[in-house]
Amino acid sequence: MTNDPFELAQQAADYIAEHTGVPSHDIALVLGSGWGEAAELIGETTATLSASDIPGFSAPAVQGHVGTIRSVLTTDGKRALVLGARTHYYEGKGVRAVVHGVRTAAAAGAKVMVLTNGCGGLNPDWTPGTPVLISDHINLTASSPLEGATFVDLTDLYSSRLRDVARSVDPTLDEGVYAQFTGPHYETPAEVRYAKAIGADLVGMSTALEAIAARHAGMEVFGISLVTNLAAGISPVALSHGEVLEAGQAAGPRISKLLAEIINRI
Ligand code: 8IG
Repeated sequence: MTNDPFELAQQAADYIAEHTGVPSHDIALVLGSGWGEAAELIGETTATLSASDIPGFSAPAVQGHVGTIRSVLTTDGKRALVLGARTHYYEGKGVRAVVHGVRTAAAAGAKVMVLTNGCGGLNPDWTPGTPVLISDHINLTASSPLEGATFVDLTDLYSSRLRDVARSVDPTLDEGVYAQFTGPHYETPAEVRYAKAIGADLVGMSTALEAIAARHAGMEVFGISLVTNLAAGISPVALSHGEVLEAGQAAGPRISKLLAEIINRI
């Protein structure tokens, strides 16, 4: 197997093209916690592949995450590559594995990368189940998907054009700065106060590293979070993965419809 992450992504893209019968995809999505149902509403699934069969991918580690990669024909005729399997930084497989899906999407032709996630919210107005646009991020992982002297500009990383598209679907959508912690533990209340002090509105364990890789690959990035829980210390109650799954399930139909409408306007 190649040791070059971009060559591996190209091999994965070649596998996808061959096994979906779609030579090039227009757009790609990573569906995080709570967003899994969106694929059905985006359009017609024309092929479903098992991530573990595709070069460089492995089975997901988290309950509620789906290990399939789908090719979807959107209602407006775009080809969407839907990645249900996200590799998280906390899995310890390295940052190359974390961004392999994004690099594969770029190699498969995608010009727009849609990154969704479930996360903790710092704004008490954002009750569990609230979708929030990502306007920017703070990468607290002390890591980068880029290796060597790869200096990439991250101004307007989360495309203001695509945030406008989203607000044309739902003008009430708020936006916020996403801070990526390594996890897998949730933050302490002190860490959440720190996140707030440095300008974060959302706390999560994905997305920032993926967004950097997507920008490096030349894609336009759209990020949207589902606040599944108030961040530790903002909420009077302790956090549980059960609560996260529950909020995701309850919000699922509404946010899936929202995302499908956004995709059709991109
Ligand atoms: I879902 O409160 C989900 N993911 N770091 N903090 C962090 N990640 C999360 C949280 C949270 N909720």
